This record gives sequence, structure tokens and C-alpha cells, in this order.
Amino acid sequence: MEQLIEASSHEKVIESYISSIERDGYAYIPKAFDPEQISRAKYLVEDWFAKTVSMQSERMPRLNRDQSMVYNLQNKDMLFIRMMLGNEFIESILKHFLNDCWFTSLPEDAPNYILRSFLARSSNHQMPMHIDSFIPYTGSYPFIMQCSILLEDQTEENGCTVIVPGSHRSDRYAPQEAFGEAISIEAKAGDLVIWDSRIWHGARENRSSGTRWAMIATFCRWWVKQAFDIPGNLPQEIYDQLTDRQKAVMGYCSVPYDSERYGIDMKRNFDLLPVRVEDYRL
Ligand SMILES: O=C(O)CCC(=O)C(=O)O
Repeated sequence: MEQLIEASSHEKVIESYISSIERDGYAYIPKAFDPEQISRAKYLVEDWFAKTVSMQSERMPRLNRDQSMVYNLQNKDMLFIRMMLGNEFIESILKHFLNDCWFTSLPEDAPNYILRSFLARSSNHQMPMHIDSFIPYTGSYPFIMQCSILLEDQTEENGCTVIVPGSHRSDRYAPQEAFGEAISIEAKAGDLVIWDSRIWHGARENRSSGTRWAMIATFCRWWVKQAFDIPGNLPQEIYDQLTDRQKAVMGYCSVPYDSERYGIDMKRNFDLLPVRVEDYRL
């Protein structure tokens, strides 16, 4: 009986976050991760930043230029994947908003949305207001959403995320003047923020002498182009540790085939998952 009550109150909590996202375009979820995981992830992010910053392309788009970033966290450590793909709030909320109910080749309770990009970001200069859905529209079905796991407290001083509540249904690209009406999402290490990518958002300038690391994953419906060739580049030893559901989120159930010789189904089932990453298009 007690367990039943607990389960239903948990569902109610998730429903309340879903309602916030529908109404305001975002949800703030305190204490979604335990402090040990967070401090290990922060250590790994800083280590990867030191190892990879000098090999990042010089051709950076406006939003990413001169910002401290670590790209493609899914290729770097299973802990990052476990945190982002193994969190119950994230999975329940994303399934609600991004799952395609016609993706019937996968079990109904499995995610069929995919990972578009997975990075860590520490604020430097102000990040301009933008949307990440590429196109504004007013409908009730989002097709791209972002999840930010705070690895450090974020404040107005160290470059926190800013958001204009309700702007996800504005049907307009983000104007820079909206920075003035944006609210600061101040949060603690271990908190989670999820937003509909149509929302006008950005980040404040970091005026502190420290960092503001957050892990930010962008998830999308299965038919949206990923930011990198994620299925083609996952290290085999990481692929081997993934569950079938996690492989689907990486995009392996919706990769286009090389030709009709191999298949024509855009929505594959778990039985067709490759054993070797190098065979992912077959
Ligand atoms: O770093 C932040 O808080 C905001 C990041 C952001 O706007 C984005 O990843 O699209």
C-alpha cells in the first residue's frame, strides 16, 4: 500500500513538471542527481576539457565561439551516458513530449526519441538569446528539448541560463531585446533544468573568477538530423555497455540504410541493432 502511494505521488510530481513545460516552456527539478555523481562528472568534464580544447575546430558558430565546451560526451565516459539517459525524470518527461506513438517497431514503453548533441558548457561571455528548434511554431507537439544537469551552482554572477517563460509558443524567433525580460534560472549543483527548445533562452556573462559547468543534452524526435554522426562514432567499448533502449536513443534504430539492398524501414526494431558499430548502416 505504502509503495502504491509512493508511486502515485511520484507520477504526480512528474505530471507537474510536464504541466510546467507545457505552460512556461521549462521545468526546474531540484536535487535530481546525487552529489557524488555530480562531483565525479565535474572532475571528468574538466579533465576532458583540458584534453580536447586544443583539438576543437576553429570554425565555431556564433553561439559557441570563445565559450568553454566539451563536445560529444557520449563518446567519452559511460558515467555521462548513465546520468543523462538513466535519469527517471528525464526519460519520463522526454517520452511524454518527444516519443512518436507510431514508432510501433519498438516497445511502447521504450524511448524512440534520439540524442542530437551532448556537451558540457561553462559560461564565459553572454550567450545570445536563441531558440534551438530551428523554427518557431505554436503547436502543442515539441520536437526538440534540452536537459541541463548543473555540475556547479549557477548564479547571475557566474553565467546562469536565462529563459523567457511562455516564449516557446510565441511563433517568433528570439529577439536580442528579450534578454531584458528573461528570468535567471539560478540553481544548485545536482539540479536539472529541462526546456522546450522553442523557448527564447541564452546565458548570462560569467563575471566571477570561477567556472559554471553544466552538461547539456539536446534530444529530438527520431526523424530530426543529429548534430554529429553519433551512431557512426560511438567507441565500440561504450556501445557494448549500452542497453537496447540506450542504443535506440543514440539513433541506431533510425539510421538511414546505405541502399534498399539492406532495408527500407526508417523505424527499426531492437533485433536489427548491429553487433559492431562499424556495421551501423547495414
Ligand atoms: O549554458 C547555458 O546555460 C545555456 C546553454 C544554451 O543556451 C544551449 O545549449 O542552447
